[in-house]
Amino acid sequence: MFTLYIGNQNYSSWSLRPWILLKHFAIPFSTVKVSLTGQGVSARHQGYSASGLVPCLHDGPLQVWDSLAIAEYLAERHPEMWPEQVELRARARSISAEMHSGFTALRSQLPMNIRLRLNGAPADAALTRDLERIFTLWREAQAMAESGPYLFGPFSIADAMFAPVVWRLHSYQVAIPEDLKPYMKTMLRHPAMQEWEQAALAETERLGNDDELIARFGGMRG
Ligand SMILES: N[C@@H](CCC(=O)N[C@@H](CS)C(=O)NCC(=O)O)C(=O)O
Repeated sequence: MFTLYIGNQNYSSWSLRPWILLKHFAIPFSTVKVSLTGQGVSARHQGYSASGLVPCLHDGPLQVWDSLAIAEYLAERHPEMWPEQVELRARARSISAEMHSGFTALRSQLPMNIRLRLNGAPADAALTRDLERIFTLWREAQAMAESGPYLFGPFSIADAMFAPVVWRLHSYQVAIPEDLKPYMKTMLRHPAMQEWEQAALAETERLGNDDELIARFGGMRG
């Protein structure tokens, strides 16, 4: 059976991706939750993750780290994790890779913090660009797939890659274009998203940025 090492569920956006994927596809796994340092690569994690970061999947003696690599490893045995049609699969891979390697304004300005409900995001030019780009990617995916409720019809790795973005948009109450509200709703109602949220809300450990975010954006603990 797989073991997935993840960070604090309130904060660990990268950990959510393989976790929701395993849950959605009903793949048996056990979870080991570790405390994040909030400092990036850490010796604390090197005992179970060669990169010093989580998430890390253990399959017997094999370690697979990095959320996208884990998703690809799982998809080798579960090809249905990517869209069936080759063009959709290529687009799903493109937007997953773009999400994985970009969106620095979104990542730095709106860190995932599930327990907070903040009063909107004052968007500078870089954040506005990231948000517009995400909305365009979602819109184009759904137009290509010609069906919902997820980005490419059925739930895929692309949805797992954007799941943390859904929490960021929700927590900071970012204005969502009308045509993308159904996708947001579908994701927020996903049973695994709700299970993750409940686990995040039950956590007592604080990494220290909650008060700073409340002071910056206004709002409260959800
Ligand atoms: N590209 C990596 C990024 C992993 C990453 O940055 N993980 C953060 C947590 S979300 C981490 O392990 N930080 C170490 C720490 O805060 O202790 C992935 O996709 O898995």
